[in-house]
Amino acid sequence: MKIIPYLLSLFIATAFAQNKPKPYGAIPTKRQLAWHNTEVYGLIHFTPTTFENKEWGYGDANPQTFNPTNFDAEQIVKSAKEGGLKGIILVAKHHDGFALWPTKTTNYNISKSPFRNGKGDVVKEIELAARKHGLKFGVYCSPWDRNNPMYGTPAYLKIYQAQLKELYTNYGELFMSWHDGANGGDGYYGGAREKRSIDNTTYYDWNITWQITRKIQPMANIFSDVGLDVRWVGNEQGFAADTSWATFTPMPPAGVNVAVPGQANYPQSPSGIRNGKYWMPAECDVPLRGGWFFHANESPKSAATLFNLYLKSVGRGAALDLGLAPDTRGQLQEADVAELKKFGDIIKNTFGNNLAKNATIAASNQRGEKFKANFIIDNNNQTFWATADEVKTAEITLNLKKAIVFDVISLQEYIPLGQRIESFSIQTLENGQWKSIYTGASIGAKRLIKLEKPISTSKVKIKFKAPVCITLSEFGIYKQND
Ligand code: FUL
Repeated sequence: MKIIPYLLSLFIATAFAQNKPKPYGAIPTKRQLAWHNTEVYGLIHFTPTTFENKEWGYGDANPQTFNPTNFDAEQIVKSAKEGGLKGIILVAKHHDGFALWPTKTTNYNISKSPFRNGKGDVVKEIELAARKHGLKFGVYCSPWDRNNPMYGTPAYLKIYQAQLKELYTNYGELFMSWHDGANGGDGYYGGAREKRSIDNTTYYDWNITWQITRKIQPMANIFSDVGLDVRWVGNEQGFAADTSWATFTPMPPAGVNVAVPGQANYPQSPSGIRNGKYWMPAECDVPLRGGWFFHANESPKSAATLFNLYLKSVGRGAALDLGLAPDTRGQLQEADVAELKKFGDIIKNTFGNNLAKNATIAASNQRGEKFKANFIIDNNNQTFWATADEVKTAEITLNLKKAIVFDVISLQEYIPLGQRIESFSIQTLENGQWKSIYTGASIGAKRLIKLEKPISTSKVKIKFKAPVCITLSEFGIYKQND
């Protein structure tokens, strides 16, 4: 046996393993890491409710109501792509209960509509368009169903789970399974037209229901108001708190070992919880227009507003989930398309060029060659700067070599090893003096800082503090470019 080479490789492997910092606290799963990379995605609401000009369908709309004059999945998906969106979630069934795919679970579905002569499948069309244009695909299937006569009885749960199974089985790999928390109340319920109250902490048996998700779609991030993979940020206005931790500890009801929708510590949702038990980053959802469904009297948010929301969601370690509302043609309106495009252009033009990319970097501490400070400007979030185990405060100084004008700063931690940094401060050199321009707490997947006005400097210094050694994967300075 070639014992020497074997021992040598063992030694090298051990040395490398020791060299990498130990993870700190809760860490993201593979599926959550993929979700973090998605950053901005869209949520499409388009059901009979669109044609009724409502936000919540009662569940009594005739299936004939769903009759778009010119549905065009590619128009919707391409517009989203122009806006820089990297994924699409389709509301496959909203609270009105109308299924946009030819489900076997209820007659209240697209096959009973005039769309494609009863042979249509909007879920499939959006899925194929998304895949064709390189966007990820996910589904939202509302647990509340105002049409189903069985709603409120145990039989409905079986129907709901069967709907999820169909969606999980026939539409390829899903990046999200989105579950809203609104449920129970008045509805059509097969003609009963009454109020049905359920206990939303127990009725849906989420522990079991989400096992179905895990089994069939292991890469689907489960969103609900309390998690599991992604938490609701606590508002539908599209922003997280200035300090927003990716970790969270939802409060489960007594006797249940995971928190369920309807039982949430909402006051802490925008900011997360430092050293929370789970990695559970926030999703910031907000409609592009006023409501989630299309209403002719509303208009889209401007690209400038969207960029501001981007800074306050993606730029706070969360994701931006932008509601897209096709009109009764089955397309996004021209004004929506235009603002999306402008928004996408601002992101591309601003972040396309890291003005720090040619800087020389000095670090007060460096964990050897494999974790050198230069990795923070290599445009690769898989490499990172790290300090030695015992070094919990450190600073890096970037020499930009000439005066550079910028107004956006970007920081990214190497999150596979957890959210480590608890505070940071940024200084720039002005007239030979270091001047503090920003202090903050959380970084996580990404922290974007928009300065009130542009700064011109040739040197930037950042100080970090953590309870363990520090990691940073990327750093950038940019000039916002509309
Ligand atoms: C909420 C729903 O009640 C709204 O209608 C919309 O679908 C929004 C995205 O989620 O919970």
